[in-house]
Amino acid sequence: MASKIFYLLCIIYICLQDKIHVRGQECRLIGKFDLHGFLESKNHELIIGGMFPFHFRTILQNDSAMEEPKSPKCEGFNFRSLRWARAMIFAINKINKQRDILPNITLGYQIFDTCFTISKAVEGTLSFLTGQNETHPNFRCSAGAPLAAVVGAGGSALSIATARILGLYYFPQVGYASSCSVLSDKFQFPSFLRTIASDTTQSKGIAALVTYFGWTWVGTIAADDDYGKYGIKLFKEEVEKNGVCISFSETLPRIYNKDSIDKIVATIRKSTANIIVIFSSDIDLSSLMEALAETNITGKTYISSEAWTTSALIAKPKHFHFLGGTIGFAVQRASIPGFEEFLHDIHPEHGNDDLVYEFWEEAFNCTWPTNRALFYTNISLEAAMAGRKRDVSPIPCTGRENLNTSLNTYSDVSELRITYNVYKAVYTIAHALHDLDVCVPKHGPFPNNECANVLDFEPWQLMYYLKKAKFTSLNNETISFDDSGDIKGHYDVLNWQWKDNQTMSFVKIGYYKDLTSGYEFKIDNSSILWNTPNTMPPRSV
Ligand code: TCR
Repeated sequence: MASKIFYLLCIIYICLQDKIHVRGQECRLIGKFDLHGFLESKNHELIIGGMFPFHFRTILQNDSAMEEPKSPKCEGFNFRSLRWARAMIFAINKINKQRDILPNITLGYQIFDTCFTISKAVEGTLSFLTGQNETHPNFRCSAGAPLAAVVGAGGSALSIATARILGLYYFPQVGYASSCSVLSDKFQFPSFLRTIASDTTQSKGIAALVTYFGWTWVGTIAADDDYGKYGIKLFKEEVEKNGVCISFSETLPRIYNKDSIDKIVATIRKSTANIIVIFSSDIDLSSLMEALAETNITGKTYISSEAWTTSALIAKPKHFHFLGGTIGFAVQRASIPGFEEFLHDIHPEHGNDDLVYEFWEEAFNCTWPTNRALFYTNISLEAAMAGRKRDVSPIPCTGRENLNTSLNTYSDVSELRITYNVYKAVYTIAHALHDLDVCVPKHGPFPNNECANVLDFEPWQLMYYLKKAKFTSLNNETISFDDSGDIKGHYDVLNWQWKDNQTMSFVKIGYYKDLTSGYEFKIDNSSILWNTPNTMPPRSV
């Protein structure tokens, strides 16, 4: 008891001071984090952390060496990822209502913005571990509920960075979009699991597709990150076994650079390869697509990796003339009952979350009179109005704008794929917590047959149950993890077909699926639309 009180006092002390004493040593505060853009629940007993890229990039600050370093602000609102985060909240609410999972526990959430950058994701992770904005390694200060596990962090590069830190504590992390093959390595990432398959399967699948159509001369383009580079590397290793030759291998620039983009466009133009395989997120790919839209290059068929296959950022009408006919891999889709209504049930004035204010301004192109959203980008209203950093609409928001009239990626529920992975990640954690909770005393898995306490357990104890988690999800799908924390790969193969020049539809033309030994691959040739002059399959030899 005395030690508990001492511990509590220490924590209160740590949380209030710029200087603290830990076991007789003086410790100084060396930095503060500036985490904006988070969504948080109230009244919960256990928290699940989440990391999502609500913004596309960070803004470079003038970094004078004379000033205290500041955490960068973020810009470029990402509607799609707000949908992902709302899927996490939706799943948590649903579990809280369900009587068969954790009936006596209310789950909550704390969600951070990664701004699609490693440094922000690392900042968020340290805050999760320490429960506050000023980080004190190895202590978690929080007056609230314990943190059970983290969902995230989005792209592989971010998950790799955060999993290295969380792994030090064996702290459970469940990824929903990080598919890079290196994350299967449990020596490096001992506490990482994911509800998306490793790209080993996808790269083999794309190789099988290329071989199936007899294409032996292909170009490749990779994003300059772990996802792009490993994905293309595995693809090349696989196709080269079948005698396919690589015409060119280009890498997309990390930060927009016109010269590099022009060089890639010139390479595509010069090459006689008609098949181009691109492994990249949609965000990294968009500037190349914008540039290609300005050219007259047609007659190429693009093969898309899962991250851009159904992206609204790429499948825009002005890209249809050269991207129609694209063939891509996509993870399994589900329709989530009740989710669409939940997405529509969002209003800035209901929750007071700054992120939701910003969402509203972006969706309706209006500005709240109080201009809450500028809080994010740290610019004055005048500067914003002058159009220097972020366009601010002169039209004030009334709060009566109607979401049904704003067509954006946030409320589009036609392609719930990564969204469904987020849902599955939350359920995985809830099922593991439930299994931990229903442990029969004296028959538990831990030393002396002990059980863990669901409101006060160690991270490794939850890891034990996570690895063994097995449950049935939507569409009767069984979810379980192998020794690497991976699920089996199962992809739809989609073909981009445009309808009346207005919309692109993603038509399923086959699938590729991992089996216990080998794989299953089916393509229905007759349903493919080719973007070639004679509508016949392209040749690339
Ligand atoms: N794995 C990518 C990131 C990513 C993604 C996506 C991003 C995937 N799918 C869909 C946006 C939308 C697959 C990675 O980096 O591992």
